[in-house]
Amino acid sequence: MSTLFDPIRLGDIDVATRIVMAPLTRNRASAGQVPNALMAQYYAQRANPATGAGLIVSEATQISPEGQGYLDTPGLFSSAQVAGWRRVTDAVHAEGGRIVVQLWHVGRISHVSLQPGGQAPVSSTATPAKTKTFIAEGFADVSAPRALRTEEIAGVVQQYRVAAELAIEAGFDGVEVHAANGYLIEQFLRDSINDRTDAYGGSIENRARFLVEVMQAVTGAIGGGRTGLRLSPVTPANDAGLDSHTQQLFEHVGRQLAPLKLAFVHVVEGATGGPRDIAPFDYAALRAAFGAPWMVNNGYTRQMALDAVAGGTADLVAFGRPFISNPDLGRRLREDAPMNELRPALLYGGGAEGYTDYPALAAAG
Ligand code: 8OZ
Repeated sequence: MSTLFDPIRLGDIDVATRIVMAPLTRNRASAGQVPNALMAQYYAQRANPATGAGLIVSEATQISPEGQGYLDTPGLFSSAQVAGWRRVTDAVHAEGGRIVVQLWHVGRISHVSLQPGGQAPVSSTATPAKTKTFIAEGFADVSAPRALRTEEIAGVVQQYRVAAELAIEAGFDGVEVHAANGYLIEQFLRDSINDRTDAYGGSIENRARFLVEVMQAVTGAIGGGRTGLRLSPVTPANDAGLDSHTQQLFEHVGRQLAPLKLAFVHVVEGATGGPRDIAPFDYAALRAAFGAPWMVNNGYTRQMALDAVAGGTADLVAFGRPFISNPDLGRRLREDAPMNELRPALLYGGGAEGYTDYPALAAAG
């Protein structure tokens, strides 16, 4: 029987514990959406598996200029961004850690002020989301999107492939494709959003097509053993209404992607950052459809995480907010030590304050 503190092999990635740092948007990239030295320090603080995470999933990272939806999130499409990420991966590896980059396209969750040429964001649909984003002037309603033409979709799939190749060039151990939280891939998956009449809309098979093509492209470029996937089947995040056949949709995705032998599947259970019981969903059935290492997330306490791994309902547990305020969360979980308080006003944007200044426990225990 395994515990939260035991190693596991995820495809081609060996990790030292089952404790994962979840992807966390912090809006601290430099001009050109370039990762910087402060970001390298932040990740390095959490990278040593003896005190921090067995695996870090980076903050969501746009695969293209069109993929950006918030101010100062990092990208992975320019040579300056690759060089910036190389500093991050070198710092993590120097601590003995492992890190994958979360590949992100926001779709309609964006604002014209963040889009190349001030153009409309692209999506599966031309219907705007009822939500806000964060731009230079502060919070703003997201802009009305433009539906991608059928013949444009292959180009977006290609952006994911190129970003995955750049991830390896930047020294990442792999990637996690962000198919959660109401962003572009979920804008295709869910019939509450996708109103297309082409081969990418209508049936479950058609709505899953974009994700399947993205995963085939990414795994074709870097291998399934270096590719993870994040899903959030029932989250209402970013105005994502429930699909009419949620269970069937996501199990279809699982069966389609099982042959790719993914490194892991990472599931947000319930509402992202909110109630875990917002809608019924059989996560065990989804796990069976994928047959891949299973990473769970959303509001896990120490006891829930210990029980999930020991009881076999999960292989790994990802922690978000606790990893922001506790760089040595791994050690605190091991020792059942008290946690630092999160300062939520310092989550998005700014500098070292509320980012790299959360204290670790005193050295000797
Ligand atoms: C919080 C703020 C901005 C973006 C997600 C990438 O929900 C995000 C995100 C979270 O997946």
